Amino acid sequence: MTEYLNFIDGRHVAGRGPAFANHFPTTGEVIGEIRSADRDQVDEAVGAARRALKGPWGRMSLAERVGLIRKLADGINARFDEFLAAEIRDTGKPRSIASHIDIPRGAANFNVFADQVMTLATESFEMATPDGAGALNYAVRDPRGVIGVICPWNLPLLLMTWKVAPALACGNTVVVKPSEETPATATLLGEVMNAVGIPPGVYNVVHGHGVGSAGEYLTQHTDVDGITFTGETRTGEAIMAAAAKGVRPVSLEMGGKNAGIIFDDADFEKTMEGIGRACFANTGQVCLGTERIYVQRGIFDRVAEGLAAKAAAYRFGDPFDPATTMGTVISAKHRAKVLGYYDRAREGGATILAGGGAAGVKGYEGGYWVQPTVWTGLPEDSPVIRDEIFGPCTHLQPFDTEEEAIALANDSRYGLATSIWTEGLGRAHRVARQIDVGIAWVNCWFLRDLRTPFGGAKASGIGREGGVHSMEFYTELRNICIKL
Ligand code: NAD
Ligand code: 6OD
Repeated sequence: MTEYLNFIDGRHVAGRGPAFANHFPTTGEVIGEIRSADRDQVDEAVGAARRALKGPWGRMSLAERVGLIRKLADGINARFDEFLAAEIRDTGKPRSIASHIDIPRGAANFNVFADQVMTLATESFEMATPDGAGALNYAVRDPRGVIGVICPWNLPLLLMTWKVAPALACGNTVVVKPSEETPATATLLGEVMNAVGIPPGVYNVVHGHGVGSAGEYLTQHTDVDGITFTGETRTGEAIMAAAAKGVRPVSLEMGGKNAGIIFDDADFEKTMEGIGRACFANTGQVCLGTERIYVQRGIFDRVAEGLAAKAAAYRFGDPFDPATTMGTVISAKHRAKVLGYYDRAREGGATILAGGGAAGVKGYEGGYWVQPTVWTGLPEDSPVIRDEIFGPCTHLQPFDTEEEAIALANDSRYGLATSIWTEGLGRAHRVARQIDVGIAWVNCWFLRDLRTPFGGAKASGIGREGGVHSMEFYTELRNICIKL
């Protein structure tokens, strides 16, 4: 049994708040206990972050700071197998995913934002004045201050470092509240922080839940200067309301109900490969995942058959076994939510092309397994098509014209991502521009260049992170005007 401690002011400390169990999703077994931070400990973490900001971290040169940030990437890579095991035990995700996506990106995030901050420029303007002397304006960027980082459970290290790395690169200090489901890698990162010489207080971790717990204590704390959040849209709404007190900026990366659009001129094999991943990777627990697909009528049957075959080909099992390609969902509660939608699809008259229920896996009977599932035949106002399910499932709908496909894709309160599959260059540009989302992929999915703007439109988020856009959120831009 592992005891997950908080990390405050450079030390791992037991929480004084309620303790709760950490489960291995593959078996349902309790593998650890999380000791949540109480309100006073969250206050101590914020205080430590403030002291570090005014102290050694704030006084450090950019070159020195960036050197330490690169060492964090090296430190994660040096303990790659420990991070990998911790992430697998928290999430039940297969090694094939965690070792190729989660942990490498956890390290890469630090190097990318170290590069980014070294090339960050600001603007200057010379101006005329009535006396002829002139004036010079130039902008400077300062750290925003103490940043509250609230994280979800689906890509724990990747999504936490996606925010911690730019925050630290810009000279801020952070207090992180990882998901209650996935405490491990955030806690382990505390050891790496100490090992590479990051001063105490720069990186703090407080464990707990959201409402009436560490999440709320952190977002309500008015000595937190900015809050960056990834999670569900309704949680983001609560965080935005909390941030209004003290007028603190938020960056919100939230839910999606992303549409895929497959035109009849698409390269069939490549499309099936890409869209299959978009529906089922990480057991469908990716905010960018495709839970509704619009297929041009002439190829509908072929796509339906191809995607059903993809769903059936996944292999459940021990997540540490490299041959396993699909893990469980995160928790019994989340499985109940996903299966609730599977029931609604059946009751709503869906044709089930693949899966459709819970999965049984020999030797892992207590695990939270669900079948990768493909439906068709539901009306567009079905909750299965409107709500984010966050499971390995998708619904196929035929369309005839480009205009119809665009209208169907845009008929959602969410606006995170889309993937468009076509060999027509003009069509690719035309359609990509007309889908109301933050990220449109053409003939690919989840292909990431970390310099690009990342975020959602409509109910999927506020703000953009990535590249210079992260620098916008994690710094305060000030203008200095000098009369010459
Ligand atoms: P969640 O909103 O339930 O929880 C996220 C975090 O918020 C957790 O740490 C939780 O403890 C905390 N929290 C909950 N209520 C809070 C409150 N009132 N105040 C402060 N903190 C609170 O989300 P989840 O279930 O962990 O993650 C899945 C969701 O995240 C999905 O909706 C998914 O689309 C979204 N997501 C979005 C992105 C993106 O980049 N847009 C990325 C990953 C996940
Ligand atoms: O790749 C990223 O930077 C990112 N934020 C991915 C989000 C995935 C959502 O589940």
